[in-house]
Amino acid sequence: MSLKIGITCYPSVGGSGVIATELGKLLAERGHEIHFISSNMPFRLTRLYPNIYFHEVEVTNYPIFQHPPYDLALSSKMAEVIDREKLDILHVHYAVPHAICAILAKQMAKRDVKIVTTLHGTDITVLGVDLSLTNVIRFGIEKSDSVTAVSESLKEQTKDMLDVQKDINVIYNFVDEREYSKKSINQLKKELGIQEHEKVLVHISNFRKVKRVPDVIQVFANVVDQMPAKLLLIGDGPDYMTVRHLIEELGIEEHVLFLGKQENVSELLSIADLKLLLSEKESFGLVLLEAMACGVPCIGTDAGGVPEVIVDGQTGYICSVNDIENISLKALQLLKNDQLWSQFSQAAIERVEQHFHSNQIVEQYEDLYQSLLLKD
Ligand code: GMT
Repeated sequence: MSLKIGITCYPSVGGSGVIATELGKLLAERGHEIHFISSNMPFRLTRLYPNIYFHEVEVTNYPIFQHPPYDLALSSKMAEVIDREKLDILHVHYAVPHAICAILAKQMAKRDVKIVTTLHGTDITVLGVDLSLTNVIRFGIEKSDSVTAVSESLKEQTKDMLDVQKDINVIYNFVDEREYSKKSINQLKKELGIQEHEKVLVHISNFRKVKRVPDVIQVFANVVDQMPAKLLLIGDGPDYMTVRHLIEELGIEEHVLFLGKQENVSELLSIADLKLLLSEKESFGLVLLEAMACGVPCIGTDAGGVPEVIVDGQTGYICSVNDIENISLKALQLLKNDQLWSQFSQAAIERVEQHFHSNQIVEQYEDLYQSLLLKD
């Protein structure tokens, strides 16, 4: 049965925005009608797609308001879209404020709609510890018709930290395999000034403190001390300057390429030999999946859901947070052994295909929607 589904997410760059948008695109391809409701066009909606509509939330700011009432404008727009477009499902990504807005919209709308909330991590691992928000997050979760989390670890953390009784379904993240696969780009290494024999390490993030980018730099400094290598830094954020200074301090500037925010990461990933994600908090780590799909082994930390993505000793390594010595050792071990590297690379591709294939994951969301509608 084809459904009318509203989707709300943070439209800017970020794993949750990527997942929400890619899910919408794949659901539309399967014949569902998708209505994105957000403040801006989600950044991955780059062209016109059949079956996809965008409803912009406009916030008016009167001088009397100290803060523009975005949450109320969103709730009001959601209620309007539920009624006008006859939505069956409203799928929101992030409890705060989206689940709360959806609950309010459901009460305002004239038609019944089922609310699905997907937890992506930061709302629990960061906002959940802010006492002023715990009650509202718990409310958003308890009052949603269904809640999903992107890893077992996030599910357990949510239950422990917020003491919620609600059933939470784990539905893992996925990548669009048409975009994320190893590309044969002979020229790219040369264009970036990287020599053929140099190994390429890559880190992609929003450079927030939790990502521990300085640890990536320390590890890379140990690697480049032992073998010819380059580090690609993709993304931007609060720790950018700290990272730049550390690179200068370590005297490794000529080995590091700052590429800023990039759209075509699958091409860059296709020239990479190793991906490092050394976060202290990470509910899933979508960037790991993107790398693995392109045949790049990964080293991640034992934080959150990362060990559910990387199989230690098969598709990469799991190390303790901030264990620079061991991470460097593992990186060198892998980069110096071509046979081991090829095994890991192949295993990474297979793991994505077998456990995180978009067909499999999108079907899990479809089944969830249908089961909610059957309940009535
Ligand atoms: O990692 C971030 O800072 C961005 C954040 C987001 O809102 O997009 O990412 C979260 O959701 C992603 C998609 O589910 C996950 O892959 C990330 O692991 C998760 N980030 C954290 O838990 C810190």
